[in-house]
Amino acid sequence: METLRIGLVGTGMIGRTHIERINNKLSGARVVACADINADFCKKVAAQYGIKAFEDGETMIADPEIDAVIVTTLDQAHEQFVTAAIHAGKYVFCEKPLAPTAADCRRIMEEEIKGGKKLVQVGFMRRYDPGYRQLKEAIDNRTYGEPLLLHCRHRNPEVDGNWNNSSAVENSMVHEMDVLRWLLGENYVSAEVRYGKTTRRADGFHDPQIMILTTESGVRIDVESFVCNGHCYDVQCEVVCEDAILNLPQPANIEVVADAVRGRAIDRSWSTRFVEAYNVEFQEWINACKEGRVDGPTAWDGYACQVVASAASLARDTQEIQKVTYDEMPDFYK
Ligand code: ISE
Repeated sequence: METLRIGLVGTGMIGRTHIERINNKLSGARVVACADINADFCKKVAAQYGIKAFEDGETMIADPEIDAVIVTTLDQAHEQFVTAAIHAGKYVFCEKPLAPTAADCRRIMEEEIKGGKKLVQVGFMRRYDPGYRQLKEAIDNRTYGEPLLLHCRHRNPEVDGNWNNSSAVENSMVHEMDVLRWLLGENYVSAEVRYGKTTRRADGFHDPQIMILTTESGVRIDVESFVCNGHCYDVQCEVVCEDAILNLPQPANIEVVADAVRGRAIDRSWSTRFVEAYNVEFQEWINACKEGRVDGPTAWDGYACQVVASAASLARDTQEIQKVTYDEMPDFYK
């Protein structure tokens, strides 16, 4: 296959950045069509990129001119389009979360298993960040002994009007749930979420929130989510190992001298902080599709994340520690 022909469903902001990166930066693929529930907007996006607009996502997915699918719709529509791609036997990349609940993810896995071929990849881009990859290598090799504790920070400058008290767990800290499980190579056994003193900037929800996860081997993880800090996007991960402290490398941004301060600039948004991760993620996905395999986060990883997210949500609502219990992993995903 010369060029992988991709159909993208969901032309919101993240969908458009993926069209941009695939068609203008990466190699081996082209987004050739898009679909969106808002047909007029979809036509505008299609005209902007010189691609075909479909009124209906499922028709686009079934079209023989489409080799692979990207799903960047609202979370509630993920299952519908991922399932359509599975039924069409096409590779499908779905932005996180795979679907809003573990039960939805389970249904997706059942369809994929029925089809007999791994086709689904979930968009957990942090696994492709060069810094997290360096941390993983050191942890996998036990270069500095066993990891014991992780202290993580996930800070956003502001959030949109749809944000509510559940969003910190379900929309933001899901990234930590996935990337830390991958980093440590083990599942979680319990989740807890506590509130800090709330900032004046938070309108109707608790911010910051602190999540505490414990893994099967007893590693304790604390994650601060502070989504309206008012000034920067800041993701940190400190891994306390037996013989050393490891810190997530930060992007090499410019040094700025201003207002009598000399310091290194940091990002204001996740889209710039993780731009390299997104590029690597999509280039690897394109290469893998063309070689006929899925080598990124699978539907099982999408499910595993939603299991923890629902335990953490319950922990937040009850302000009590909750157990995390997974189904047995189907052989298909082993
Ligand atoms: C957003 O949806 C993301 O995925 C970002 O990576 C995260 O930092 C942000 O908090 C979420 O709202």
